[in-house]
Amino acid sequence: MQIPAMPLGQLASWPAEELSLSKLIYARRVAPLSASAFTELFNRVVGRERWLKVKQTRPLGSFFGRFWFAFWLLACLFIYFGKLAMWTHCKPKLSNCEVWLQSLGQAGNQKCKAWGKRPIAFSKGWNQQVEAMDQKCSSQHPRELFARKEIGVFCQEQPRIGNPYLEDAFLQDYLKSQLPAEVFADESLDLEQFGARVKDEIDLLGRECEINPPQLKQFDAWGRHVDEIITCPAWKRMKEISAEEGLIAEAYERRYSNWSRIHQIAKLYLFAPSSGLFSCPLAMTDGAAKVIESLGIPKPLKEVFIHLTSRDPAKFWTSGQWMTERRGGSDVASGTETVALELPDGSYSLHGLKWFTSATDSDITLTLARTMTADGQIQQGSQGLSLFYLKMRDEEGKLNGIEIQRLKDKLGTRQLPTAELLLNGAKSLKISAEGRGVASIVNMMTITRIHNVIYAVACMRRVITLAKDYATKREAFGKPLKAHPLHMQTLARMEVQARGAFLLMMEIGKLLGLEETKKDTEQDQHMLRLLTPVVKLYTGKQAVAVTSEGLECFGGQGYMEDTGLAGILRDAQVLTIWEGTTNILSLDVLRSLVKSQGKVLDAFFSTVQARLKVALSVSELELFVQMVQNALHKLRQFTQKISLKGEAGMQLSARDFAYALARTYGGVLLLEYAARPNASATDIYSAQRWCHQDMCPVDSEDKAGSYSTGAASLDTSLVYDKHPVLKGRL
Ligand code: UCC
Repeated sequence: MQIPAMPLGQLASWPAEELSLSKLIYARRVAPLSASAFTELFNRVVGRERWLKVKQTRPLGSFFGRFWFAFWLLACLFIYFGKLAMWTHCKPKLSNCEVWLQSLGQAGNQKCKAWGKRPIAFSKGWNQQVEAMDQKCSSQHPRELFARKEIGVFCQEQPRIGNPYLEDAFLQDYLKSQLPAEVFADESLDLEQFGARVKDEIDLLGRECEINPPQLKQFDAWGRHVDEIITCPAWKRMKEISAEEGLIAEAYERRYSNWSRIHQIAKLYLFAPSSGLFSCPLAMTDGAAKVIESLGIPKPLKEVFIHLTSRDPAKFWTSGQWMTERRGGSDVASGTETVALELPDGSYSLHGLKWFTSATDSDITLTLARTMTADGQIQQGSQGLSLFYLKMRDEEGKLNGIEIQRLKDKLGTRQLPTAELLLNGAKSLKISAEGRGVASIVNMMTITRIHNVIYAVACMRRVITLAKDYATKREAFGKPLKAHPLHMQTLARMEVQARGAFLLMMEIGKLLGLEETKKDTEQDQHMLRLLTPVVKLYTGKQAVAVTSEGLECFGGQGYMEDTGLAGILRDAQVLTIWEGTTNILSLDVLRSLVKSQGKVLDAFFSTVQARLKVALSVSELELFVQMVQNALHKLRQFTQKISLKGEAGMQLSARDFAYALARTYGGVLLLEYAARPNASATDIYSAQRWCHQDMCPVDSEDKAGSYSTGAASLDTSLVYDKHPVLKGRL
């Protein structure tokens, strides 16, 4: 901290009534003061303080007045010599007040020298008393002075984002390397303009959404039950911007054929971290459009599809996706209690309670329910579930047989209205075949899982962008953070994770684009089925790790809500839960293996081998290609061994297995990217760094005995070890 020097003349000319001991301490701290000047001022201060004391007690010149003055003077002398003794013998750490006491000591020392005397030694107890007084001094006086004089001039410089497209060289290079030249030229222009909008408009709106979370107004002033979700103007503006920018339309217009999804993903990637979580309703809107499209856009849903994919803000609709009931959102087949009663006109009325509904201010939704037969029978399990479409409100704006019980109080995503809903006769349309609810809604889940990936990668990128900007501004230990190698190593590790995750995200985008334009092969279909849960679970976890590390790059400021940084981590935490937790998705990976009778894995191995060959042509990559190949070899061996145990036996290794797929595939993509003709040195370096991770954790854990017979019961014993109550329940 820098303190402006105070001219001594100013101090000397202070009127007596403004002088105080604390000011004297301060003045001594900021400017050298000769012993004689100090003694003069000291006398003035002491004289004034004595005067004030005496005035408060007895008339001037009373006996007690003189007594108190003499006592005070003696006390000062005790401290004076006490400090001198401590300072000369102990060389204590200097506090503000100690500096003042030192000056006394120095003055005293000079006097001692002049008189030829030795400093006085005091007892231990006395030293402690002096130190306690010191502490009191340093905690009170300087703060008081700082507050009055506003002498602090230094403020931390805020990290800023620029145009997120122009500042993201990795994104630009990637698009340039993958897209046909004319598509790249077109897309690049759009992304540059959109990037400017993100910087100048959307980011501020996103912050407003964070500061003004939605509220639920259940009754109006006259007692009517209105259940209105009040959102801020910025949230409403996000909906208009989403339409104007074609954030959903882009994927369904297909103006860039199979590259349309890549364009949409690139835009959503720029949008997500500034969107105030409007990314969430967009994810579900995209998912609903996908379901309707995969059903062949049946006539009753034609209008709905037009609204969902509109570029006109006045027409654009968003959709919800209600899958979670009170029994939970993972085991949908047994957790869904909502029933659907058929009405005479062929529509259905829904009755049930949806426990988590995200973006409940949406226009429409898709949800699951069990149809009840005329004699009141309902079928349990997955086969009893069908998929329904409903509008949130009727033509007059009244809720469609829905009561909003409450808004959820969440760790993050507070910008987003998430509600608990009672369906009390909500009018709906059945849009799947009877009992094909889960099989139909998985089309929506695939899309929302991909959006989850986009958000995860985008928030990694955002926190890195902010941290690297800050590293050029913040100085510590005499140099900017960017000049501290350990800090740069930390940022570089984050960057490697973000790059690998980015390539995994774009790989899924490419496969989805091929599928939607019917240009995909059977191998592509298997890869899309396998990679969607793998990449979702991996990037969700990495987003939490990278944003947490990113917050640390700002020290205490990263932990503050009003910097906007803390919210990045709070929001990231949902990414491991939304659309299936890590373990549920690991089991989904196994499901894809079993359902395809291993074909997804065959597709995986043949794809990676073909793509690794490209990287072998670059000498700096050879060793790393070898590392990935070793990992793949171990993975294949493990798969053969574990598949003999059947699906149940494979469950214990499901998470590590999914991680092995994510890490090896990420490695393959980074190596392939680094092997392209105009790859940079950092492309090569990031591929190398990625490959240094444990590429095949399923092999290391297997060798450690994590899946052996008895491992599961040992895990349980460890978890409940000696628990006084729960141990008895095992
Ligand atoms: O809703 C939520 C939050 C909304 C917020 C959205 C925000 C998005 C992010 C935005 C970012 C900014 S959270 C809801 C969370 N819940 C889930 O995600 C569900 C997790 N549970 C599962 O995934 C389960 O595995 C279930 C529900 C799919 C399991 O149900 P079943 O009934 O046991 O499934 P089955 O019997 O295994 O599969 C039924 C059919 C089969 O097809 P058929 O009948 O033809 O043999 C499966 O092959 O569905 C097929 N199937 C799949 N197909 C199952 N899973 C998949 C899949 N992943 N892909 C393709």
